[in-house]
Amino acid sequence: MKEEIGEIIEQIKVKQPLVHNITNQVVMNFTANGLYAIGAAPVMANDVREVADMASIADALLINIGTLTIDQVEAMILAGRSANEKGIPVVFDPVGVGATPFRNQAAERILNEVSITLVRGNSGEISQLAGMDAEVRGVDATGNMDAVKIAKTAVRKLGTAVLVTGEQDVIADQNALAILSNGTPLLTKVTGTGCLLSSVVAAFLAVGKETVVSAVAAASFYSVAAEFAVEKADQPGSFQMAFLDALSQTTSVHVLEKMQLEVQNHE
Ligand code: ATP
Ligand code: TZP
Ligand code: MG
Ligand code: MG
Repeated sequence: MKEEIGEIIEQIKVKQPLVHNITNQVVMNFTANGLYAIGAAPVMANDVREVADMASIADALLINIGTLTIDQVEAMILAGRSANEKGIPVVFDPVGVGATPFRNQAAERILNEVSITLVRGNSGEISQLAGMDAEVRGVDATGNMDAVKIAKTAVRKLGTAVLVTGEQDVIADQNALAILSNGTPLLTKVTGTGCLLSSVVAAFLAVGKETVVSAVAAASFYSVAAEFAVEKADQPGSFQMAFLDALSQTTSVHVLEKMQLEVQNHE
C-alpha cells in the first residue's frame, strides 16, 4: 500500500482536484485555505439553484452538516445526485449527528438519497450512524478497540467506506481495515480540523483509484503534517498557522518515513 500512498500524495499537486464543499459556517475559510495548502482547489457553493451545476464541474464533493439549515439539506441532496451522475467521489461529514433530531433525520436522508463514497467522523458520530449509540454513549469511545468495532459496524450498516478519527484513525471498507497512529492532540483544540480532513479526503479520493488506500493516504499525510506543525508551534493559535504551512510543505517522503500504519484484511 505504501507505494500507492506516495504516488497519490504526489498526484494531488499535479492534478489539483477541485473540491466542491457544502460545509458549515465555522470552517469555510480554514477549509479553503487548507485545500489550497495541499495543492487542491476549493469552491464553496450552497444555493439550490447552482449546487448541481457546481458539482458537475468538480472532481469531488464534500457534504458537511455542521451548521445545517433546511435549505442546505435540499442543496446537499441535489449536489450529491449530480456528483453521483458524474461519478465523482462524495465524502459525508456528519458533524454533531446524534445531537438533535433534525441532524439525525437529515443524515438519514442524505445517506438514503445520495450514494456516499466515504463517511468521515469522530467515534461518537460514526457510532451513532452505525446504530451503536446505546453501546458507546457513556463509555469513553476513544480507545482503539472501540474505533475498530465502530468502523466495522458502520461499514456493514451504511455500505460505504468509513474513516473514524481520534487518537488513532481507523479506515475501513468491506475488504480492508487500516489503523493509523499519527497526529497530535492539539488537533482537537483547533476548530475545523476534522472538517478540513474530510475535505482533504475528498481531494485524495478524486486523485486515487481505491477508496481505502486514498483515505489512508489523506489521513496519514494530514497527521504527519500536524506532527511537523506541533514541533514549530505548540499553542492553538500559532499551531493553526503552522499546520497550514506544514500541509503545504509535507511530502510523500516525509509521510512514508513517519507513518505508523497497520493494515488488516477482514476475516
Ligand atoms: P470533534 O468533533 O471531536 O472535534 P473532529 O471531527 O474534529 O472531532 P477528530 O477526531 O478530532 O475530528 O479528528 C481530526 C484530526 O485530529 C484527525 O487527523 C485525527 O487523527 C486527529 N486527532 C484527534 N484526536 C487526536 C489525538 N488524541 N491524538 C492525535 N491525533 C488526534
Ligand atoms: N459547530 C458547528 S460546526 C463546528 C462547530 C464548532 C465545527 C466543527 O469542526 P470539527 O472539525 O468537527 O472540530
Ligand atoms: Mg475537532
Ligand atoms: Mg467533526
